[in-house]
Amino acid sequence: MIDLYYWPTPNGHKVTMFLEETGLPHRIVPVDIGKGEQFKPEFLAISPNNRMPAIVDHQPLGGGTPLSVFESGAILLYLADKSEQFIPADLRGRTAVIEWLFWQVGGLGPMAGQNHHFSRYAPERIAYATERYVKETNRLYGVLNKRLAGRAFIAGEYSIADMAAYPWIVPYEAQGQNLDDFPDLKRWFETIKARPATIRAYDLAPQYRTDTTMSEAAKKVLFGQTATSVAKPS
Ligand SMILES: N[C@@H](CCC(=O)N[C@@H](CS)C(=O)NCC(=O)O)C(=O)O
Repeated sequence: MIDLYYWPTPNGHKVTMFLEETGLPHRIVPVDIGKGEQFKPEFLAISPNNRMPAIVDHQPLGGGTPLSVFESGAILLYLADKSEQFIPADLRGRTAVIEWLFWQVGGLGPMAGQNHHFSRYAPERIAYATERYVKETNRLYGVLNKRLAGRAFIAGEYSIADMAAYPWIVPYEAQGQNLDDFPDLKRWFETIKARPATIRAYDLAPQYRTDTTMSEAAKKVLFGQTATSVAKPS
């Protein structure tokens, strides 16, 4: 049994997409990040960066005590290796998946995240910052579109690289992007969107979060963090 510490955001959806694809037995533990639940000492013990998703695997391969994993890329890799699904076994295939997984967690995710911040949440409009991240998101969409030319998926068969990238394309309109400018990316996006496991993963969201707008209280929790936030128990 795997505990998934989850909230319905792009990084959370990556892991529910994987779990819905594989049917690995799991239990969802909601972490309401707008209420500050990511600062609870018991959550910080498994996710020291106060971010979800995180998992605890109560039956790791080889036995032993429960194993916790934080960072969505590390979680996807761990689960893919454990289940031997959605990552190829051969060196070249596996390396390509890992390359694109790292590209997502180090590039597309953070840049699109800053795009969301300055386009939607910042208390004032800062043209330079907004433009910087809209353009960088646009460049990354271009990189992905080029990669997908002549390929059904990012690296061979449908893999954890696709599951990592897809949720960050879902809010493309809010990111100031037009999928018609990226035909191969659009085709890939529509294919993944139609997968039954993707539909089930996204259908989970409203069970946990009914209000998708961000309250002023949530903004205070999410956007004022300093080292002090993780130093003291909440
Ligand atoms: N690099 C991390 C990023 C995770 C992340 O940013 N999670 C956000 C929600 S999408 C979160 O938990 N935010 C809580 C906070 O900002 O305190 C990963 O890929 O898992």
